[in-house]
Amino acid sequence: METTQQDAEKLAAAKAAVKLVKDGDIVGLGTGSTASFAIKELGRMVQGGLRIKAAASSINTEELAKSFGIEILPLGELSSIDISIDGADEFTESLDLIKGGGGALFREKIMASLSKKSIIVTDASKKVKKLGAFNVPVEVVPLAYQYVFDQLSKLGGKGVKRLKNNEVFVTDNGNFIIDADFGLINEPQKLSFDLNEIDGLLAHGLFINLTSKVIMSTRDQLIVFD
Ligand code: A5P
Repeated sequence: METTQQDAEKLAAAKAAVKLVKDGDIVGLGTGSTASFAIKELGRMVQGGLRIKAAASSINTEELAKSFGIEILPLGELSSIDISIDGADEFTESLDLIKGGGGALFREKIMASLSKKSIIVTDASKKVKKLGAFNVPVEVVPLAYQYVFDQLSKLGGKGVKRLKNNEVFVTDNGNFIIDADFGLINEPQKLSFDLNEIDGLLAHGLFINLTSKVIMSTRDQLIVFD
């Protein structure tokens, strides 16, 4: 798929999602190219008079939102978010996701957990029958890197330390990412539980039971999964 068509799909999904935001809402802002389309749309709505406050799932998102005049609240001080809008790397019809391609998975997971409604926006390329063609990102505290790497291997995950521009990728939280290949995942919830048991593993990119709705745009229609 050429980039322009994919961008058109991302924009269409983002435009549909922002219609769900109400005046007075606290809005969770996701990270990545699709979420950015939604943030820009919301920014225009704010400039047009919509009154919202927002929480950001990454430093990049916070900067983008602020550039549109969206007021940002500290995520760590919120007990609840009315609605969040974020992207995904893969999703299934049962609304299980893999996220974290952009490395923001920990804050995205906290944001989704706080959200009354968690809306995922995607183009048509993200829908899969089974999760796992996209490697599962795992955020690991540097001190525990080798330990976590070895524990992932024991669970069948072939890990690779994420690099960016030939240097070790460091998250907004000062941690590393291991991209773990588990093959196609038959039991995502079980794997999620098993990963949660590993000390030093801050968060993983399997988002299970955290999504209210996926709005997917194809070339000529919007499809909603909920
Ligand atoms: C960021 O860490 C991710 O979870 C993104 O939401 C995900 O990678 C989707 O990004 P795109 O919208 O750029 O595909």
